[in-house]
Amino acid sequence: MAEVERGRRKVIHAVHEVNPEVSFVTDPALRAVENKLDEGIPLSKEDGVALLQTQDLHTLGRLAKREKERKSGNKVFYVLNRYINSTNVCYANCKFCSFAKAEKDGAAVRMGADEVFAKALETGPNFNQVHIVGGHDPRQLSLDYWLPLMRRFKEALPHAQLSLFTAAEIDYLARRHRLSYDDILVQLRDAGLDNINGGGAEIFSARFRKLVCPNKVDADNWLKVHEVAHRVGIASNATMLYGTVETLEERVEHLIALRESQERSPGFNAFIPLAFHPDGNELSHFGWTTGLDDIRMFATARLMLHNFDHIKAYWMIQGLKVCQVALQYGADDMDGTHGSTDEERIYHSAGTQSGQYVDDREFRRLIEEAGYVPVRRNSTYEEFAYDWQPEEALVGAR
Ligand code: V47
Repeated sequence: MAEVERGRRKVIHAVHEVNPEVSFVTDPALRAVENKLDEGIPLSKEDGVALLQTQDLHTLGRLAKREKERKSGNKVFYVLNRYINSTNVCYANCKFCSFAKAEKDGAAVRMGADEVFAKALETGPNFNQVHIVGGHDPRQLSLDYWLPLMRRFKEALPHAQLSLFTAAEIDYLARRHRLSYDDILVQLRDAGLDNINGGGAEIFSARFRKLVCPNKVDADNWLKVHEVAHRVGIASNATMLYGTVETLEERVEHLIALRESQERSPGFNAFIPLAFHPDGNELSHFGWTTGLDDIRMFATARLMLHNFDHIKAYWMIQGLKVCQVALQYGADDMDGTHGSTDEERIYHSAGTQSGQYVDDREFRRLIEEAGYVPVRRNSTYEEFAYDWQPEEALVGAR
């Protein structure tokens, strides 16, 4: 006890003998989590559920920030990117989707290969990644369409990595061509595929997939596509769609399945939590996720996924403000700029209020204000000076 004179009264203060940081932990489950993290013990399913439910956000943030800094120090990454949805024709009929259209629908948008190539270059060649996602489109998802287009990109823009498809699209391609995942992925790699996007994962539970996305690649095959890709030298990301029919246990099981997959066949760079967007789809009665749910999701992902280097807070999905806060809760990546003429459709058809375009100066401002150093990267996290430019000769094939 310490006695302090204040005016004429003596005030008695309790003096804590314990570490003052630890003494502010109000949720005992987080103290157990902290001990495990200190000893390098992977967190259990019960730990994950406790993290997703905790009211002790300060401790959650402190732990997630500490793990983020162990992984990436004072850096937060972003990429100069071109984003293209090459087709919205899709017959998977997932209940969360507001983007998919039938071929004959007036709102169907299906770009030819020349159009995709021209679109990428519309605002100049200064980008380090082309991110393209489409749908299960029987006309566009074929090797005859993609292999020549990919080679053309690589020839004209060797400085830009190709982050194309999701595992769901690759599974569809493989089945269409009656090829094994190995065979199709080797062909895609040889044509220049650097990275597979993380979509199509949704929630791995069979219960969820039966209810929400029964026509899409199942969990085992989603994981198999990524594991084979990693073995043949293609990197990838992983996602999770949260905020609909899934339970908290199913969210954590999803994270553990990713962690185990990364052990079997390393190659995932980033995990991206995808907050459900409710406008114009069959699950709209679930409404929007809340700010606290989003923040707990980032921190839980950072703490559960000890073998993932990066947790991405994608501005277009979460909004710039939540993303900036997420940097204090374990995220170390804001994804990328879109070119000023890019038109993202998956989230814009489902109600996102984020615009289509964010300037890299805005990323840098938000990252610096959060106390970190902004670092420009490509899909595989090679680093570039912020003002790096491709040599003109490289884009001669335009
Ligand atoms: O698989 C579709 C999701 C994914 C909705 O790798 C929705 O860096 C929320 O692949 N509400 C495709 N989510 C997007 C994707 C992606 C996104 C961000 C980063 C990366 C990366 C990849 O979009 C789909 C699905 O899970 N999605 N509709 C919706 N209404």
